[in-house]
Amino acid sequence: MIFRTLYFNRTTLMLGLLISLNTFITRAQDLKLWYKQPSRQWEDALPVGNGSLAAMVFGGTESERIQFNEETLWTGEPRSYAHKGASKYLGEIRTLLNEGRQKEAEKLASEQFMGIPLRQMAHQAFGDLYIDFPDHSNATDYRRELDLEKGVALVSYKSGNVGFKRAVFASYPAKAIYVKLTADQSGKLNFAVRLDAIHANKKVTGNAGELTLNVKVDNGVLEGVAKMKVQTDGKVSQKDGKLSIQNATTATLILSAATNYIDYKTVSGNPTTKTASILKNAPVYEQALKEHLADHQKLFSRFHLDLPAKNNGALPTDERLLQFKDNPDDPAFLALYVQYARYLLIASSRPGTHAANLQGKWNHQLKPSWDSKYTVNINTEMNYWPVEIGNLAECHQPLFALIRDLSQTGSEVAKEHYNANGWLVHHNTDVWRGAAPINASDHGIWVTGGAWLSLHLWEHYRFTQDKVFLEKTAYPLMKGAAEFFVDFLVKDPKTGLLISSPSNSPENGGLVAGPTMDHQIIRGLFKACIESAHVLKTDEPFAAKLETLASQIAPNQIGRAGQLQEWMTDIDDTTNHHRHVSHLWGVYPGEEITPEKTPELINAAKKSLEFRGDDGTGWSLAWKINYWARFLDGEHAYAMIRKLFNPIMDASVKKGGGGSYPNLFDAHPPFQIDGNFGGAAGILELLVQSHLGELHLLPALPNALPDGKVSGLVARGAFEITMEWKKGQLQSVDILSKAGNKCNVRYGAKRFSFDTVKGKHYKLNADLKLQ
Ligand code: FUC
Repeated sequence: MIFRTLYFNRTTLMLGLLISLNTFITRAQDLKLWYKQPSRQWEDALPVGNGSLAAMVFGGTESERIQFNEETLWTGEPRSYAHKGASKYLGEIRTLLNEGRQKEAEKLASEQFMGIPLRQMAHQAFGDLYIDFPDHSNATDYRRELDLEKGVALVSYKSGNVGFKRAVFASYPAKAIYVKLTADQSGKLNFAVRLDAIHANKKVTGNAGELTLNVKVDNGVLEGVAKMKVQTDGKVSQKDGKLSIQNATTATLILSAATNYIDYKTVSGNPTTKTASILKNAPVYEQALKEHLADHQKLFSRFHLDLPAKNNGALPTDERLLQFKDNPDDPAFLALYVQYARYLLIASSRPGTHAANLQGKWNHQLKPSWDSKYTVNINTEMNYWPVEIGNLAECHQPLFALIRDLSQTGSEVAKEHYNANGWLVHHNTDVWRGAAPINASDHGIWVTGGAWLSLHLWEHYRFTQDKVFLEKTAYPLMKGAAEFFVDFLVKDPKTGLLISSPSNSPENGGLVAGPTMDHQIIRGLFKACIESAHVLKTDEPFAAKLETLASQIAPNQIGRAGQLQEWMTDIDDTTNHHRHVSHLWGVYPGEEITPEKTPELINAAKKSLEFRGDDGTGWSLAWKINYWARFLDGEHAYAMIRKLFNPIMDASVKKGGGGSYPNLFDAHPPFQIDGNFGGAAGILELLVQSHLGELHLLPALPNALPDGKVSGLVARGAFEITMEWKKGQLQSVDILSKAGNKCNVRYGAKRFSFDTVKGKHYKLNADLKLQ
């Protein structure tokens, strides 16, 4: 008997071990992008990054290319883009718009109201590290991968019976990119390494163990230095700025890059000493890897999403993407996509670095699309949609630093263009923190960029409940953004309501008085300021003033086709399939239009979205996933996910709508990283929504995701959720209360509320009964 019990226990134990091992293996495999061939184009290469440095690993056998960036290498120089005295024309522009003379208003604005210069500056590619292997043309057993859990890109293959391996990672603690090369037979590693750049103004110099690349941008004051050193057991020689490594078994390349940019007002850095000191202090590979793993995993492993792997799960990522089009039964691919977005945020947005731009930090051009800057009428904000819910709150900080800078440059613009207090940002910014209207008056004059950005501060507070942050950082910036609108909002002569004029419904319909989106954002900002003032027990008179103003702002309106009106007048063209659907901002990321509280408006919003159609650029598809999630329609959201996963294998194809490249970078096309982040946020929005004061579990679960488990997902109120569902039904949920707030939970029609204690876990079953 004793024996049998023992035996039983051991078997159970073994089985348990096997099962957990198996789950682990599935998970680890799922969290890799992998391929059977080297990159044929930039959009095949695999990204690594440490926030400020970013690199694309091509994985070639005869020649490896590691194309790298540093976040502060931009064209231009410190400058204000404000147009002095522009405010003299504000009244006339408004009058022309009130009189229906839009073209004249745009003409006057384009002559007298736009920022100087009219265009902002561009992020610049930095350089390339090439590693040439003379005899590696006939490689076999090739594989390259990006391990998201480790934050390491790997290449392995055989050539002439020797196994070669390459590992690449970008270390945040060491401020450097590490490349480790090994041969599995002693002394068989022979290669040459060189640095190059596409800048006209470049210079490469070297000595026996080190190379230096100097670049200077063509149009501007910034210059950069990249330094690379080699550590190897082989013989190193240098000639003409090229290092040759002979008869090695292992070699490590350590690369760092910096510029003379200090901040948007100061260009006095010394990139030579900076990179030299980084290389001098760089730990050896093993130590650097250890520190990198600890640093990366501290963030990455806080959150898990397990969706079952089906047959396609065993395919290389490019083939898997191709398969998804016709055979989308691959839930684990969605988990991979979400985790890839988290990986990309960790790699492009860390405390002390700049915010992730249109391409994150990955850019290989001197004239990148839209200058690879910050478009804030959707794209920059979208980059940060998954950051709090995906348990990466620290990665939000670079955006807050950007907002702080913009509150300074934007207050000059508020004065010069609008004679107003506070601060604002128009639809774009760059490394010089431009805040004035740019490009053209028919879309560049859009006044709610700063307001929308400011709401990210409020969201950070809502998710973390960090009152010190709210008091010291968030509220002063939000208040400044609101103060602008206190002065700027103007009475519409026709309705007597307060409206935003002049402005634009992003990139659709030209310069107008009173676009719906602006009013939604301004109401959202005022509400956030009012609530903050209450939490902080401060500024009651200001809060009361905002309350009054908010009630006078033009409300959402339903038009003749049953649509949510994009403008004050009912002129929506129901056949317009424009990529922006800005007037639904109040549905997501805003929250003033909801199925329960404003059913008529939600139906109108749905109508508007149906008229716009399901197609769009990458970020547009991603936004639509979130819209359908907020409409609580998981099936339509899933249809949008399928579109976002539309395979675009050839990046030279720029027409035909959005999708994903072989490296799963979002295709606008061209590459823009916003869709990666917005898409991930949309998938999470199907699992939990927390914007209405309750944790709404599985609010829009699509049929394609019947089973799954998520842990470490964060909800507003500072709750961390672990939950499992099977056959489309919630099984159980564990809620960690991080701030001791009251917890309101909703699942289907069931609702349950309970008090919590900070730091405690609460388990609920599918009936929402506390266990
Ligand atoms: C806005 C969008 C474009 C593009 C650009 C970076 O102008 O309308 O589609 O994403 O930003």
